[in-house]
Amino acid sequence: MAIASIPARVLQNFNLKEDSLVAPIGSGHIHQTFLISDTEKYVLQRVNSNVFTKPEVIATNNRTAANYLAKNFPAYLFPTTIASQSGAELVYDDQGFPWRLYPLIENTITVDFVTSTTEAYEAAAGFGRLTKNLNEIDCSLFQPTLDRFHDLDWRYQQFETELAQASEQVRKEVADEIDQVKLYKYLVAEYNQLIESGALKERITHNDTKINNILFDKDSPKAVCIIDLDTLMPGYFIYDLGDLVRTCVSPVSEEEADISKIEFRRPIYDALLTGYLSEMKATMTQEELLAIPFAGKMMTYIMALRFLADYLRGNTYYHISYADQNKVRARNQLHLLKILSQAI
Ligand code: GN1
Ligand code: MG
Repeated sequence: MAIASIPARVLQNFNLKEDSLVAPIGSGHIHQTFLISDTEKYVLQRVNSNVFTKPEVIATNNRTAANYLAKNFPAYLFPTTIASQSGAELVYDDQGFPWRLYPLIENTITVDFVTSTTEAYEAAAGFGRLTKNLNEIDCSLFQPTLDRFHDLDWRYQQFETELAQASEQVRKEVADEIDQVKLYKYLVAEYNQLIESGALKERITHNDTKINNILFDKDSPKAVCIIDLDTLMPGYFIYDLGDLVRTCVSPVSEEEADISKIEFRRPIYDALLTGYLSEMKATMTQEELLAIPFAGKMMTYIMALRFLADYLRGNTYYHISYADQNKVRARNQLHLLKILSQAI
């Protein structure tokens, strides 16, 4: 995207030169993110406030976590925004979109595919460390930034609503995926049972632990820092471990159209569990440990439901670059779910 798309007043408010070098960065589906090379390097992001309708809640949650971590774990690197001239964390443009600025964390890279067990271990330990460091914080200090974000029961209902409202034509286009999604409805009952029984402790979780939301050292597979903290809020460990499993066990990503390339790599799965537990085990209950095999299946299912629901509603939520992309993603996730269900 050209520099013209960053409003001048946003740059001015953040004390950035209007002729700074700007390049799009990252592969997120929701926001627009730019690398700015001024005297220093920054990451400037336009928050998608159609999705995140309460951006101030994100800012408050992050500040709460940052203050707590700075006090209790001063060596822990947690990304925090740079305030604008007027001391604000968010600068609004004329269209009402909030923008925020971060320092670039140098000498780091993101990866879209896990290629080694070390990388899997490191990523999982990295996300585990965040929740572990926040283990003693009062969860009631945090508000949900997106209501019922990983509530599987609600996501299933949303899918049913979209299905009921979709045209006959659209329903036909994804008839196979609809049938498959229904086959796994038993996971919703398992989820409800798990939540209602109180087996899982409420924790501060990241809730978007896909592999490209962690920065690795550019020269070694060391996890340096967790990014994309929009959904840092109360949740359950299955959400974080589950999304790691979903995005790491297969050698191809959720975007892969050729489902024959999707695989369950057991050594990677084992490394994820070992990495996550290396940080988290001491804080986890016996009941939580028993729920581990459910995590990956649940999060893969929720993404299949969400991609399919978005296709049915006409692709209004996830950014797409070709017409069938959400259908491809849903098919991909359903295939991964099938494989996971056989393996774990
Ligand atoms: C979205 O923005 P991004 O790409 O980090 C989504 C996640 C999904 C993910 C699937 C707020 O995350 O829940 O797992 O796409 N985030 C939101 O790629 O909906
Ligand atoms: Mg995100």
